[in-house]
Amino acid sequence: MITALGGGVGAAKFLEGLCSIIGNEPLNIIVNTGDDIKLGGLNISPDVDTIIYRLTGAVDRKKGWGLEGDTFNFLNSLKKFGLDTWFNIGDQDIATHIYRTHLRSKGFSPVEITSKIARAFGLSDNISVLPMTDQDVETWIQTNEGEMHFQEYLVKRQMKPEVCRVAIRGIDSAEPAHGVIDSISGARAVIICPSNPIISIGPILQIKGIKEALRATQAQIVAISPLVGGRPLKGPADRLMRGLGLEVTSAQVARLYADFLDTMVIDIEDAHENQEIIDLGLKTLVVDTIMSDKKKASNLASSILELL
Ligand code: FO1
Repeated sequence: MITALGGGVGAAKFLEGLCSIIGNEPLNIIVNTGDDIKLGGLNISPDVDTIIYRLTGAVDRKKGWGLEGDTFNFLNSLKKFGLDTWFNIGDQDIATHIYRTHLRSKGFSPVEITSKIARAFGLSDNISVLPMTDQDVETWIQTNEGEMHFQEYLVKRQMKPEVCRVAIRGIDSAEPAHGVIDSISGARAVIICPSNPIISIGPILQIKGIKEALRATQAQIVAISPLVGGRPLKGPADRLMRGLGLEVTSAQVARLYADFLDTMVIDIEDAHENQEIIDLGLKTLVVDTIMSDKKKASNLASSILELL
């Protein structure tokens, strides 16, 4: 059994490569839900959906999120009522959010709902997508222009405001969802996907019991840096790290995970950081981490599985 922690487009791309080489071995994916947002009464869970859509071949590969071939008639119709339409929900994608919201109102938990959505999209039986917690949490970004939900910062404000602080609302009372701790304890390997360490992996690590489970597990723990040459391929990891006073390097990402990590995977462009990471007491793997297509993602996954 392999367990992965992740959220967002980078994780989804890597997991697609991993799934193409693991055969029937069980894979549990613990997914960040800090990006979740309630808009127009709908429960939207972008990281969960991005991973399910990618692993079932339904994703819009160009954007990395949403559904391939989706249209935006519903959203355009909302404009005439003067409602906020900055978050681009497609006509087919909205069915997922309506279904999730309907099941939440009937008392189903996010873990149960995610499983139903995954099976409806045809996700293989050996793969489980587990929201990190069943409680509602939300990532809020404090900026020089005030505090805003992470999606507002990312999508509406296009990452323009300067980041001062990140707060995960609700995280102190959030419990790991059913299956999360067992997935970490019982795995032969735990892979931290190439996801944003502050707002994708950070919230997962802040849930009580998860870091302790990572420290205690017999599994080999491997993390893939989302940075190449001090920049993320997508998203605001550099802006968030800089805003929090952190160095924007793969070595810094390794430092954030050092107390439970065995191996850090970095890109060949960052080979000069290798010794700094070894000095933290970690093993390293220096490979091409840029997943420009499915083949490159499965090559990256293969070189990681070879390590284990
Ligand atoms: N990302 C954008 O950059 N713009 C959007 O309008 C947008 C809409 C959207 C709708 C549903 C969904 O599941 C994801 C969506 N995303 C959008 C992606 C999402 O904001 C981010 O990829 C993640 O939250 C970052 O991890």
